[in-house]
Amino acid sequence: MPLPTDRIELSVIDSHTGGEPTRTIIGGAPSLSGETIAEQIAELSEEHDWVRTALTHEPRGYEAMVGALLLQPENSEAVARVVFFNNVGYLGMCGHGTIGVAATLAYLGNISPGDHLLETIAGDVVFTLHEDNRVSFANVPSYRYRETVAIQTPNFGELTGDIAFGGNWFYLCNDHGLEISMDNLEQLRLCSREIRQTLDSEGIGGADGGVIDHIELVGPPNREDADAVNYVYCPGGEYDRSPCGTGTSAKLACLAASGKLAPGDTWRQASVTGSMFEGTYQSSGDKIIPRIMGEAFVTAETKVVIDPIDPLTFGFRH
Ligand code: PYC
Repeated sequence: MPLPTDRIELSVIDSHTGGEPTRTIIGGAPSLSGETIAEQIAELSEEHDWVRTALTHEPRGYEAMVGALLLQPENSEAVARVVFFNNVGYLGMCGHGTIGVAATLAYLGNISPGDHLLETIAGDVVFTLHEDNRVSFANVPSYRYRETVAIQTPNFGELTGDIAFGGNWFYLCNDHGLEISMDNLEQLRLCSREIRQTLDSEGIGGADGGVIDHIELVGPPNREDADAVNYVYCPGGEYDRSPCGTGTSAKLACLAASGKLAPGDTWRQASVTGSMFEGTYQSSGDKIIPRIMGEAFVTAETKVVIDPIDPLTFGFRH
């Protein structure tokens, strides 16, 4: 990957959505010649991947960091086009990131309460900025692909889970037997990692060969106003501090498929950190359109300095 030899400054706004960070680049990024979002992501990863690594890897970032690059939308009705990325690559859809980008655009004074269109690689997403600063968005069509898929893990025995799409591919497991709490993060990580490795080694994937790169362990609620708590293991090896927008969508798809939640009814999904998203859905043929609601807060407005004389300026992973 070519690296810049001149000093560069990126303007960045940090936010968190239920504890999960979103680092939104609002200026200074390399200009891209591609027209479609797919072409732009290819160009970013082949020629400017340092943008991703500098912002998500140490010393500026950490494994849970998700970046969002704002680009000029193709549709003049859209408020922005956005490319999401993390410590290992570029993301399909990102729910907490959508809420974070909405809060960032509101902080910048670029949007007022109401509906707004965002272009993403997964398709157009309409989000609503509410008067109380909360944000909801209608996610991409989501569905349960397979039910009760049994796997044999080396240390956690036989586990079963549903495979569902909510903008990313998820394996949702209820029978892991682990307490989903901040005191049990190491066991949750080990179990999720074994599930991920077992799915990969047994060639178990989503529809059309989609890689199941998110593992969602679900358990009884950790707060009175929630319906369930989850621990979502992300592709870069970290867990989502929020209840995960695409993960909550996958959960809604499973609930809908098993007749446990009716269209329009609310599901309150808590995260292992105790933050919460509310989800509802509408049926759309054999899929659902989830609507996820959460809130994000801006935490920093920063000028990121990329100085090629710094040997770690493009970030490092451990
Ligand atoms: O909220 O969809 C989400 C998400 C995916 C990865 C991290 N957060």
